[in-house]
Amino acid sequence: MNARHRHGVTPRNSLHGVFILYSCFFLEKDLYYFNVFMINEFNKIQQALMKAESVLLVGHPRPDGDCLGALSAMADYLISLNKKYEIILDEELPNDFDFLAHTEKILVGMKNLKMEKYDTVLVLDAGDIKRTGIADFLQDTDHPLIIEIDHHVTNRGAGDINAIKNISSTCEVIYDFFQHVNFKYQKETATALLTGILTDTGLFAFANTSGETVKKAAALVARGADFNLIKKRMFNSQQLPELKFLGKFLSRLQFNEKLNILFLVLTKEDLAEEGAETDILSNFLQQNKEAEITMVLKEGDDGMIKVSWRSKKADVARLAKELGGGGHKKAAAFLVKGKLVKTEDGGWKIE
Ligand SMILES: [Mn+2]
Repeated sequence: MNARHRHGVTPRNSLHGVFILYSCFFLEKDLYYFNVFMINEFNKIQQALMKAESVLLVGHPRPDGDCLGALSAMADYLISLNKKYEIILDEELPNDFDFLAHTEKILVGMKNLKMEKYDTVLVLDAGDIKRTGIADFLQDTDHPLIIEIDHHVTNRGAGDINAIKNISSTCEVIYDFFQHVNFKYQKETATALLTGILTDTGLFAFANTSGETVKKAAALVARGADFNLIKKRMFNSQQLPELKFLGKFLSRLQFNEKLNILFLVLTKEDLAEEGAETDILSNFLQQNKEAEITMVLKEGDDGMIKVSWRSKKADVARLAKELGGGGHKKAAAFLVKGKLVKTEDGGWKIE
């Protein structure tokens, strides 16, 4: 009788337990490996871009630092592979971003797009491919290969290859991709990636900032990313009319205690005022202590009202998605048809 039998069933049970524990560990590690690190997707993207001949890069309308940083960084990667590429945006890009490499070459306006020129399309930070303005072009051409890189949880991935990770920014996903493919980039690329991270985390102030995000940002600075330049261009660049707009509209804040929502309504007329820059407003409202959710309603010229939510903990992406919108767990938006009308008791309704 060996030692195992002498101890009866107990050792066998505990061995069994150890076995289960080990399998869980490996299984979990596997899942972790594939879902979090996206080895498969990153390999596919690398292979596709190596095969590509002519690549179109596209972002979303009202491009922000994450979208433009991602476009600039991926352009650098394509240059390193000796590929032809073009960047297109539906709208003019704000001047604040002209420090990013390759932004001067961006084509503006989808009406000039000749989709047949490209065999591969890289969609960055778009949340939903429909937002980019290229979806219409995809129906009446031989479908080029579509690659989506994004960080919006509500993005279900309409591309042929989708690298969508629920982390701070698209630039953070691209950072991981560059690590995976061992791309040795220069300081301009590091600045582009850091621009995306700093924009989408509000200088590490928003809840989407993880320890990993901060570590990656530090690594980018070590690679020569110009933190001070980004900070100056993006965060200390508020013009006087924008600050006055902020002051005027902050005084109109309303708080619904029952729903624990702090909200602000901006009509078409308000948004036509000088300095109307609503991102600053939304970011500013997040500093509030009381409300769980902040909501900004913006009336557009097209008969649609954009409702943007930011939350402290609540999952606003789920509800926004149900209402036809999308976004992140703690920052999401959707559109509703109608116009904003003031009620007699000082509130607002949508008609
Ligand atoms: Mn983003």
